[in-house]
Amino acid sequence: MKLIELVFDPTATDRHYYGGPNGWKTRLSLLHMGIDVETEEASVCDLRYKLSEIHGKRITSPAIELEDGSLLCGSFDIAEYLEDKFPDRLSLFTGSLSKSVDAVKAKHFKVGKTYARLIDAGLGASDPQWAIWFDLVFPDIDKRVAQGEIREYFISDARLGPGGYEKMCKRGAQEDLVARAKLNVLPLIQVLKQNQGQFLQGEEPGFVDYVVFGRYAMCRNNNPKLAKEVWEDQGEEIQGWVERIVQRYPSIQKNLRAYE
Ligand SMILES: N[C@@H](CCC(=O)N[C@@H](CS)C(=O)NCC(=O)O)C(=O)O
Repeated sequence: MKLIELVFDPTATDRHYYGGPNGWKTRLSLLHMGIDVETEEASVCDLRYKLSEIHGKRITSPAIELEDGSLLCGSFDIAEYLEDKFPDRLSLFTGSLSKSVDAVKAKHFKVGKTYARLIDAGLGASDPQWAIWFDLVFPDIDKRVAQGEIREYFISDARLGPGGYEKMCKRGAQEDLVARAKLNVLPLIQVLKQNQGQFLQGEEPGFVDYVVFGRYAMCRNNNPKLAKEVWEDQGEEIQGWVERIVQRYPSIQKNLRAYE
């Protein structure tokens, strides 16, 4: 299945260290379903102008191409689509059961899906009013963005709202983003401590894991030193969880920047 993935500089040799969080959620969701991922890279301009014009709607990353050639955007919508399309495969929301239903499984599914939605809209969000991850690595992303028209659009008010770029640049100087990011990781450590050797979603990884891994990979691929401080160095539980995810999906190793 074709996955449209954001790259900050289409000519950079390290562009396969994908630095946007949302593509990761869908990459892992597809692997979870046993579907091979074919990546089509797109810059912010390709998404906003080229693809949006072709498809007659605003295209964001991730998007997957459906059988009729249309694009489905939004990692949560894509997860729901995959659940419906492959009901007999391991569910993205229960962390252990396939979606095929009896009453108990249906309840389990509903709780798992609510948990996934909560994490996606909370800790896993980019909204600068209360989430932290995008702001944390913004200076690093800013350096990776291709010069010329891609950068012009990346920093423009059309993309970030009035004065948005200046606001993003100032936030790092005004707030202790690293301390806040570290606090975000603590509840995850608690969950993993209580469920030794498991995943955030349960015995099997699920969408909750993929949302969080998206934020982790975003940090690691844009600023490995900072990522290690915020994630692995805070608890061996995180280190174990990252290893379990990578062991489960070895193909993602090549898309993760190495720690020095
Ligand atoms: N809630 C959506 C968010 C999609 C989104 O904002 N994607 C970003 C990349 S991670 C994007 O396409 N950004 C376009 C841009 O930066 O101009 C999801 O989970 O898929």
